[in-house]
Amino acid sequence: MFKQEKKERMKKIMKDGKSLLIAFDHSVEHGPIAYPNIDLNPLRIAKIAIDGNANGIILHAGAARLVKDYLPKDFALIIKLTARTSLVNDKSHIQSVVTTVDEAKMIGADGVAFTIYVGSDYEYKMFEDFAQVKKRCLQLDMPLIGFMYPRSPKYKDKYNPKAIEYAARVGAEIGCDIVKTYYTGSKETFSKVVKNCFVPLLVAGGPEAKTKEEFLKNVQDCLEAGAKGFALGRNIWAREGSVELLKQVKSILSKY
Ligand code: FBP
Repeated sequence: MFKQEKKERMKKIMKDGKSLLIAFDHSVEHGPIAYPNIDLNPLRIAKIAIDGNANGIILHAGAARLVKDYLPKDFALIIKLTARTSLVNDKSHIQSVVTTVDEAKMIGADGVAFTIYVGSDYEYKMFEDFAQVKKRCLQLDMPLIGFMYPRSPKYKDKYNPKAIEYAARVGAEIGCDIVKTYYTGSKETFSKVVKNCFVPLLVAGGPEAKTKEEFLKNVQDCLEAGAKGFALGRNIWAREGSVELLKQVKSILSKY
């Protein structure tokens, strides 16, 4: 059972057991060069999240410090603890801890997020770091969200359903409170991912879908498969009409 403070934080992230978060760690992972025509001001993204009825936002510490005073009281701030840039060798699938749980708490985080590239050559290092972070999260009653992403030589495609199913299960097994992973691309395969992940599962938005309709269809399919919500990035803030689209996702989510 969670202690009271952690329960309150979990409730803020997972309202009625569901969650709609905006993910905005891309300026580190992909870099501004990946979004030349997009305004990457964290305040703009936070405003989209608030106006579009998301219940929280995921940011790195610097961006979190910038926006925290503008966030409504019941809006969850999740701070990403790990980072990797796209400037490294493509095969270096590792994220390093760049922010501590203590710092995240000082900033006012309601939760923290940690990426593990399951199957990578550096998996052991991310697992070791995860153990330290998890221990501190337990001491500080801080919800821990695992971004569980496959990067395995055995499954070359990071969206391989079997690899995603495995990665999500690992997140639940090693003690994440919430797991976030990629969509497999079909309701059938994603149902297996959900079934095998015994903690709430959130879905990443992934690269921009061709059309809004295709994106909303994926949203619906993920929910039918049993996902508890989303942590959406590019498919919201890199599109025209972000706020309206986010509201549409929220309205679909409220039906499940
Ligand atoms: P998207 O909705 O844009 O996919 O964002 C979710 C996310 O997990 C981000 O938090 C992260 O930067 C990105 O996906 C990582 O995607 P990838 O592993 O494909 O680089």
